[in-house]
Amino acid sequence: MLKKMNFKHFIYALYATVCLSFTSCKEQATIAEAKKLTISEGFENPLGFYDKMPTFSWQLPVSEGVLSQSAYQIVVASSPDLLPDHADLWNSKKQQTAQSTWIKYEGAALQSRQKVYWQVKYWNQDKQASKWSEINHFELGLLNNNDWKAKWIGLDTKKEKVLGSQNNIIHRPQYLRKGFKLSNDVASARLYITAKGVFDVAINGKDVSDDVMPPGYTPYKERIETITYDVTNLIEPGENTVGVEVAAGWHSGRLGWMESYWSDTETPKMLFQLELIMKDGSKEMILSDDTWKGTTSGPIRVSEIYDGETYDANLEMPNWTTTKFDDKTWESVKTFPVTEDIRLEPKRHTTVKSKIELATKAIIEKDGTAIFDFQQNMVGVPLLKVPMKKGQTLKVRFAEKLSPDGSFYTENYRSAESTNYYTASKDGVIEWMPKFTFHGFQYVELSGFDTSKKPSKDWVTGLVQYSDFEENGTFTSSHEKLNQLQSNIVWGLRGNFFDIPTDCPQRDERMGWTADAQVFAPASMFNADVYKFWASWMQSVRESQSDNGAIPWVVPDVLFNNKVSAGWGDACTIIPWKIYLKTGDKEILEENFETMKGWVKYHESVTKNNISSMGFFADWLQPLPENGDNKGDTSKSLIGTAFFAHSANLTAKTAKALGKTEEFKKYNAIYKTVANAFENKFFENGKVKDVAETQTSYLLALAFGLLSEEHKANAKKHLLRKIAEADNHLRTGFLGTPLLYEVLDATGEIDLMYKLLFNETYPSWFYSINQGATTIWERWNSYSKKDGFNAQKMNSLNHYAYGAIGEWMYERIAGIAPLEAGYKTIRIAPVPKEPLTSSSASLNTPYGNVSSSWEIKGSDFKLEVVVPPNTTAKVVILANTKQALLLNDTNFKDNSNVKLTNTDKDAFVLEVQPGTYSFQSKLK
Ligand code: RAM
Repeated sequence: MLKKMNFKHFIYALYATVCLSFTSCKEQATIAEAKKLTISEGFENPLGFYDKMPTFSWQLPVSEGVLSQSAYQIVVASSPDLLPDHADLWNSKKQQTAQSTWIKYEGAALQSRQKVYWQVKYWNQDKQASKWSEINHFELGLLNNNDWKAKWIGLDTKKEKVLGSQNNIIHRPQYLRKGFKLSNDVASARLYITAKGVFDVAINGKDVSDDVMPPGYTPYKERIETITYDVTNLIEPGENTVGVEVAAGWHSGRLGWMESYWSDTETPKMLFQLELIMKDGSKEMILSDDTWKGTTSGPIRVSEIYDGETYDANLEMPNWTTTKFDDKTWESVKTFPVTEDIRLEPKRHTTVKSKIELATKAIIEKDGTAIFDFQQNMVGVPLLKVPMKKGQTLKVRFAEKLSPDGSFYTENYRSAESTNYYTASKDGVIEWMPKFTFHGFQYVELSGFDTSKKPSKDWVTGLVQYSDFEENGTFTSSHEKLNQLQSNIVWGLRGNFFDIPTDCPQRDERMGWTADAQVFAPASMFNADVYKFWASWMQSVRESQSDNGAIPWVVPDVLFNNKVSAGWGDACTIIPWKIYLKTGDKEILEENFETMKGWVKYHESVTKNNISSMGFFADWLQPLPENGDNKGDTSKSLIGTAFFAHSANLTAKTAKALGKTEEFKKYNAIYKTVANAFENKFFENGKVKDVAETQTSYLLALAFGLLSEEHKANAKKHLLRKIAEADNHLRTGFLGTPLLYEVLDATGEIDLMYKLLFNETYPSWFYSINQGATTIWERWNSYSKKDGFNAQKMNSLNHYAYGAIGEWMYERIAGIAPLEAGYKTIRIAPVPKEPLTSSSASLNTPYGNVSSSWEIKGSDFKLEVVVPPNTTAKVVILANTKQALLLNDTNFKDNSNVKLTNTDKDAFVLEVQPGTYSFQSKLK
């Protein structure tokens, strides 16, 4: 045999034999490499990263021969040249596991500014090795306060005593600049920057980024986020100039309701550290310090989040961020040290950006004003290209809706003036957009323009602004109104993820209301890639917890009222748990576990004999309350006790997931005890006693598992009776509504849930759609064609809470749900029902794209599913199981990819391996 082989073949054969006997030998990489490498909560190659002990995740490719992972190896190095064989930071070695997500870095803790390169390979189900993935990278920001050599700088903006709409002190926007000269050429330049306020930075006349209102909104007394920019390409040899605009933003502007806070706020400041590495290897730093000059006489005269921005083009300062400008009339700035009490940390999610442009769809002209209609309620700013005459002042107003008589409806903005002004310095078409404010609107009204010109649609473009995340899933169906509901949910998300989760984007609120956040978080996780957004806000929640465990109504807390509310503070247990279910990442549980325990303790402190007196907003905005109160009819004590038990239960589950057995026992016991007390106090034989009998009281009891086994069926009966008494309509507010689908589904009442969802009359989701809603409204009847606007001024037309139903639409109508945290096993169990004839959804899980798409044609039911690599799906096909099941058009037989695990009279249950499949069955 040897004779027949040439030398090359001989060497190969030798190599193969040796390789079989020595594991250290290089394996033949035959299968496609891992894709979509991310670190921590889904960051791809981030700059200015926050986490010195990140986690690593990747996806297996959809590729021939790749079903699952049997092992992986990660290599991490300080230079790409060291990979894969000389990883100096960490080599995980070959780990025999299917885990491809959230692998903890175990090398030495990373440092500020460190550049890190990594790649991964995996072995498939047949132990074949993949190629190494592409090399990904990240670079850390400044992790510690003592990394900052710069000083806070700013002007004394209080002394001008400019007053705002509520007699609040307004801090005029500041323009800060500095010139500097470099003697060497730059090889690389990083700008580390932040503000007590919001900023926009330019170098040598060029914008550094398109970020909107950075650094964003955190509990500023605890922590301010910092941003890192790569500005290598903006630095010139020799003379350079940097210019930073700083406005009040959330830090020093009017926010919330506390007048004392507005007048007391610290003046806006800015912190700037430009670190340069020169081509000769030397280093230089340009810092914010007392050499900077500033003015408040620039064109942006005032800018407030609630009230809007005023711009005077006569005050423009051409070239002020270039060397061509003379700042001799400008003041010297004041400096303030970086102190230890406020932590400066790299931003841990994405900045806000202008993400979508909406064109004007219609114009209504009236007495020298023109109203531009986007036919979509949105959040952001208008980009204006409007003809004006020198000296004219353009007034720009906003509204979410017009009154039936065509007038501008702004009552629901309450004290937020939400008005911009622009004064023209010459004749011609101005081009302008406000910079340090944002608005919630569908209509823009202009007055004060050159009326010799006919308003045209290109005068106003809507720039939709939200935290820079991508969509993560799609949902559609055969029903136009259900699709409109899906669209409204997505627009509610776009409108209220403006750096923090806000209740509403338009009136004098826009705050991080905790209940709104907890009810909507799960639906948001389907629709958008918002894990980092939530993880970041949860850090703010932790920082806002009092020593006694209390969680405030809003986070960051600008109400300062030391008040709590059941169902609101519980965001600290509910959101981490729900996010864990959607991601499988235990880090979100670890980070929040102590906070959960603190909150349970707080619950405990306001109970007597395990019955809560916490109270407050209760089942907020329940429709048709008998007591006429926004807080609805459900007993506050019942709600408080239910959430106490629920939070204890979620804390117990968290302890269990984290392997903390003793704590699991402790919190599980609290849960059981409180549930018991709840049942004894408020229920008898499954029927509510002594307090108002409402849909929500039954929903809480059943959803949170608070009743003894023998009484559950009765409680369900009473719930159904209450729904029937309401003519098969919901009577639930913020807290009860998300439990409706959970309970009705779990108790086999899907037909009724479909009925409630497809109801057209008040109160229902479609009712507001029938009244023209393009976003989710705060009230089921915020507006009606018949009665006009709800008489209450607290009437947001962009309030995502009731969009929580989106979770059920994905999980049950289309049918995609995690069976195990993070979708390692997936349940695909759609419920095809009238009036739908089809529905489909796709979702980017941590393992890749899963989709479920079904259609009814006559008595045929067709289901197409895509199961991502490294997962298994349990597919439940509702069917007349006496008739055949087809797979890819042929009679189904067990095979290596699909196994029938169960057949009952209504469904085939299959275990399905990664791949794409088309099933067909006969409906009953
Ligand atoms: C309103 C907010 C929010 C709600 C609170 C109780 O002011 O808009 O939606 O959580 O009330």
